[in-house]
Amino acid sequence: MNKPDTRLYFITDSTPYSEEEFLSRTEAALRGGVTLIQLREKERTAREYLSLARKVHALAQRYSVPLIIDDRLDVAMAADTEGVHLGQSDLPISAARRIWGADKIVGATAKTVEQAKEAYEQGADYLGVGAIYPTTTKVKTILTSTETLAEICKAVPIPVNAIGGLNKDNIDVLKGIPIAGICAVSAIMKAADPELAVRELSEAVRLKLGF
Ligand code: TZP
Ligand code: MG
Repeated sequence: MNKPDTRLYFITDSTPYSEEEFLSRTEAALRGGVTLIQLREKERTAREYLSLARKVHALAQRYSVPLIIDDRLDVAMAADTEGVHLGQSDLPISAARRIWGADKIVGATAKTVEQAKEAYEQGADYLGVGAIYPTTTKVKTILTSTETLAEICKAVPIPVNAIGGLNKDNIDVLKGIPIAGICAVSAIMKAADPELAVRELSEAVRLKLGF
């Protein structure tokens, strides 16, 4: 089993930016100290996704931060990133594990205890659970209660991350729930200064959640 450091997991959204601006914001987030990064692209062709993955991977490697590719195992394998994140309509975790081997990070989305247990049993290394709050990021998701989040943490022995609408001012709601980290898109990506946003978010997570 791989144990990624998911304390401050930055998920990208390149949608409104030029490639130059996107890469510069992504590097700022890496400079700020995110512990894990996911490239999340919904509209690109496989070829475009791979091209961007290689560029983001080169950046992430400079900061020794593992890169996870959202949805697409083929793109992750072609770019030889450290991991892939699979949702409920992507390839099953067991298939990814079989194809890609034991050493890569395979993450899963889970919205219920049943989904969480299934992903764990199939070999997931971590879970993303949410949305905790409504989100402005383009995503097909429903809200997950903090009660369900806590039950999922109890049900599986792998790191569980909270996701959805989280920022430095609203994470108190997660206090006392044994999550391993938080995932954030907008709070970092859309910040006026992504590096500062990451530093402030890290500090808030440390002070309010203790990690
Ligand atoms: N899955 C559940 S909520 C979400 C994903 C990918 C988006 C989170 O984005 P933000 O901007 O941090 O709310
Ligand atoms: Mg996905």
